[in-house]
Amino acid sequence: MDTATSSASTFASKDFKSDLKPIWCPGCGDFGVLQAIYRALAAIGRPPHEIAFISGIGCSSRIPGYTTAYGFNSVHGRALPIAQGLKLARPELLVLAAGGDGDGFSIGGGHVPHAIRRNDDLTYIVMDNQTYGLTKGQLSPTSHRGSRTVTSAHGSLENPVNPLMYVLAYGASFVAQGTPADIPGLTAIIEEAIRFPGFAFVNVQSPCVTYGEEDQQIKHHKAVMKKLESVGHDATSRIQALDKAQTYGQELLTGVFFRDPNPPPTLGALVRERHEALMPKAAPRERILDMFVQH
Ligand SMILES: Cc1ncc(C[n+]2csc(CCOP(=O)(O)OP(=O)(O)O)c2C)c(N)n1
Ligand code: SF4
Repeated sequence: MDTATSSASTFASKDFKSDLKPIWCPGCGDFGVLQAIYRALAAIGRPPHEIAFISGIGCSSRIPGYTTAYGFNSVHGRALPIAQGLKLARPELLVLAAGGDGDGFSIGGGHVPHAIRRNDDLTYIVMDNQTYGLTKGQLSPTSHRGSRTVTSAHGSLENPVNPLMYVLAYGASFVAQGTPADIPGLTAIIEEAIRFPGFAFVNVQSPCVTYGEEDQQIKHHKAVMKKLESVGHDATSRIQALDKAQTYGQELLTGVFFRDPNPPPTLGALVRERHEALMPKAAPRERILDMFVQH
């Protein structure tokens, strides 16, 4: 975070839980993601009014409403542009963005590279359930080849997007993956992503119990998940991260794939630097309008 932090954490998970009752299907993976977010925010220790949570549209994009942070359940695929604008205008806020795999890698896929190259201090959490949950189970960009859905009755002929490779290839400085099958692990990842100074991406394999397949469910995750730290992964190497990310869709690796040991400056820091350099030459605020008015 490049923003000021409050004093030592005096917050508990319950302080981030809103009065709105989630309307997700019983057993939806997003419940676990929400728990991990509450816990991570409690550990971070900033009060809810200093946090803004922006989402797109989808089952997963309902998540800001279930927290006591400021929330904006915006437009399908547009969480990142809104989050970037907000962070630029109000750099002191802790800004989180969230949504589904459809929201982030289909309609919103074109925004991801730009958020990465601008490197604003944002945390982007994608609940990757390999389906369009809200609109009743259509093929999504991360659905595997052969997926049978209402829009691919004979099995999908398309290869899935690999979100981990996608963001690593565009230069993201913090890339991690978790699952609600391991809430303590997911909490630690989200907390670290929030603390990371710059754009941080967390892919969460969040099962859709209604339209998802059996091997995408919590029970299966528990059986197959492997922590990156247990396989000798070096998270300071982008090459190693890319190599491990290739297993997306075949293995369930969790933890931090890449954490840049020398994070580049955030957009906010560069803007402030430019601002300070140019301020001495700037026209007084009260004269700016006159400069644009034709006399
Ligand atoms: C511009 C626009 N196009 C399409 C839709 C319809 N729509 C709403 S949510 C959604 C996809 C939801 O899938 P995902 O983003 O993966 O989230 P999930 O519901 O699975 O959490 C679609 C296609 C929309 N609301 N707005
Ligand atoms: S449809 Fe799927 S993603 Fe949506 S609430 Fe139900 S289980 Fe969750």
